[in-house]
Amino acid sequence: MLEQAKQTTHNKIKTMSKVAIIMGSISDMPVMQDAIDILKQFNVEVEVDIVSAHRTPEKLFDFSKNAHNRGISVIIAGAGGAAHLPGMVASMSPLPVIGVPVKSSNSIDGWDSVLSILQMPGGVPVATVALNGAKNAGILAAQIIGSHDKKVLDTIIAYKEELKAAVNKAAEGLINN
Ligand code: RP5
Repeated sequence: MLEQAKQTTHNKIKTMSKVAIIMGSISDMPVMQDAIDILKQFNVEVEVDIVSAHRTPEKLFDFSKNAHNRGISVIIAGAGGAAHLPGMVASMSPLPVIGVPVKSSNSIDGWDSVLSILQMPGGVPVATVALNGAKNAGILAAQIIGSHDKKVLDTIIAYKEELKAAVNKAAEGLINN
């Protein structure tokens, strides 16, 4: 009975693993689409929304304080310029937050976005990926879920094999030419 209950709970947790992808503006979407695409490729459920730290602060509070009660396991937050979104979400959410610095229209050269997301104070981590690095944010989110979800883990293992095969094929082409 207990085993069955445990299994049911386990399955529930498994199916509940969802990644929230949020961004400060619709103008971030072309960059953030890479995270959506790779997570869909890994069969990880995603929800996507626009949450602006500066233009919709109440929504930011509501999202950050409740995401973990809605079956979300990891948050990916992308923003550019004075990119406060990932850090503010991390300040209120107990979930892991992955920050994507976006080179946006209000960004000087991208460094502003990178540094605002990267240089968090002690106690409030944001796992920051490269400028416009939404694809890696998606992969990292899937890896976090894969640490407790065998199906997702197997997909990542297969993905890494594909990466290796592509490099080997390219190298072979060099040798044979
Ligand atoms: C940030 O300001 C957004 O994340 C976006 O990267 C940037 C510019 O926003 P828009 O003026 O294009 O809406 O908050």
